[in-house]
Amino acid sequence: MPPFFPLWMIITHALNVLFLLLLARSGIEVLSAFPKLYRNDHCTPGREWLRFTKETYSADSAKPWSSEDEMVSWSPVIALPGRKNLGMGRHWHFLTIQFWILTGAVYVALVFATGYWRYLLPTRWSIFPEAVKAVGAYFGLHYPPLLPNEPFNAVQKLSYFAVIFLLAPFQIATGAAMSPSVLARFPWYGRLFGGKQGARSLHFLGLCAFGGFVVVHVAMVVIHGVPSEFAAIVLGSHDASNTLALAIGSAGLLVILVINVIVTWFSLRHRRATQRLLGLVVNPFERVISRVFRSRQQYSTKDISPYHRVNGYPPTSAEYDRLARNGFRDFRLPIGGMVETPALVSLDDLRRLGLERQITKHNCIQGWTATAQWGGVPLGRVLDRVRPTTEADTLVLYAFDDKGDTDSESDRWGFFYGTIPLALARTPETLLVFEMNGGPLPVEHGAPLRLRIETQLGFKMTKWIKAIELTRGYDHLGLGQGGWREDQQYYANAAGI
Ligand SMILES: Nc1nc2c(c(=O)[nH]1)N[C@H]1C(S)=C(S)[C@@H](COP(=O)(O)O)O[C@H]1N2
Ligand SMILES: [Mo]
Repeated sequence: MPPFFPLWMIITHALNVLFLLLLARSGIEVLSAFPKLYRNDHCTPGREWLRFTKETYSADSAKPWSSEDEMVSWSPVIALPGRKNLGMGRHWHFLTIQFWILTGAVYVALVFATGYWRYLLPTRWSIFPEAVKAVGAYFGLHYPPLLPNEPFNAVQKLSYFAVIFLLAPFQIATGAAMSPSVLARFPWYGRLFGGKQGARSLHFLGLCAFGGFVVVHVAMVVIHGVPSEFAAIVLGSHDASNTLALAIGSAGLLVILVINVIVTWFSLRHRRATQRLLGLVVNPFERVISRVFRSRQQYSTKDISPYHRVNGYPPTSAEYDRLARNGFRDFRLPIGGMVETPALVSLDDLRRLGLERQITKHNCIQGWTATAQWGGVPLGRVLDRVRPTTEADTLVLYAFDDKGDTDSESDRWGFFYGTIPLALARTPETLLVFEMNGGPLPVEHGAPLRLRIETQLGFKMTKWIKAIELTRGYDHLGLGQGGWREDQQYYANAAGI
């Protein structure tokens, strides 16, 4: 029989404490960007089943509002890094997931390789009544007996099994069901969880389950006696030196606390460096799924959401007002840069390239969803007309909205812009849109023109498009991160998750 507390378990257990804490805190940061949970993907304002903010916005509000107004600022003590830093929270979440899954894979491999699975996998039905009895024993202030020749009692074995083999995979599965690339490519996968909002709600309940487990688990350490439990946790045996175990155990907890303080402080203090450093690990994966996954969404008109949230306030310039006043008939879209034949096109010119309609689900980075029908011309057709040169690999979309005027956060400045890789611009579902739900594109949703890319998060879909340019790379634009939100909110440039 394998040892009860082998070294590999001591190490993976300690790593798990660190990673779960980082995951929970960064997950809470993500939640703060849209502190509401819904049963279905319409996310109708007011219909949330759980809300973590007093602020409410209604679908028939006379005053226009933007989904970004719904973000709340949570303390860096609970959220990583806190203070409305969704981009950073996502970076930490996605960085930690990779290490957590790696640790889990090593752990599970060793559990099976060493025969430790016998201590974790329930193999007899009788474990259930035994577990109930064990709980009864705790309530009667007795220690329940250990299973014969095993390290745990019945309720421990069952709960460890549930956390490792059910709850952890469940969190990974529901996490994956929130990625717009995954949802666009495999819509059936989202439906398994009741859609993205179902997955989001279940992922949150999974966090609560983890939290509940940790509370009880720690309480049990206290009840069984901290010194001897620490001996088992850090030295592998209840009989090992209690003082040494307490010293190592407390030092370990202190290290985990210090790591949390340092990464939180560093993220808030050096946001660009955090975006870049974590991006080295996080971005490649997101870039790959953004490149290979193609949208296979097939919704029908009855799936269209009664209310479609808006993000961003419309442009305020006199130029935009003038164009809007006569229904954008005077609007001309310049397409230039690295192209063989630059063009200046009207909405009618675009329409003549062939109108396509598609019903798709929008995924905002904050977490909300809504379904609408979009009508426009595939960007690929426009590109065929202007013929990008061979150097061009990036498409830039310049917008009419000056965020310094329209954004509620005071430190924001500059015109909104976005970039996408040329390959993504050429997929047939990528549209330059001038119609929504059968009518002209409303101002708040991006008139005269907006982008739709069906595998990406909403912030990649520039609204109020003023000009298009083909370039090579995006380092030379704005603050060099590939878009206004990448520059100012530290979002990643590929947005498939
Ligand atoms: N020009 C511009 N485009 C923009 C934004 C913006 O603030 N300005 N917000 C983006 C974000 S974050 C989202 S989620 C979508 C929202 O699209 P909707 O308002 O039609 O729902 O627009 C995107 N395009
Ligand atoms: Mo968004």
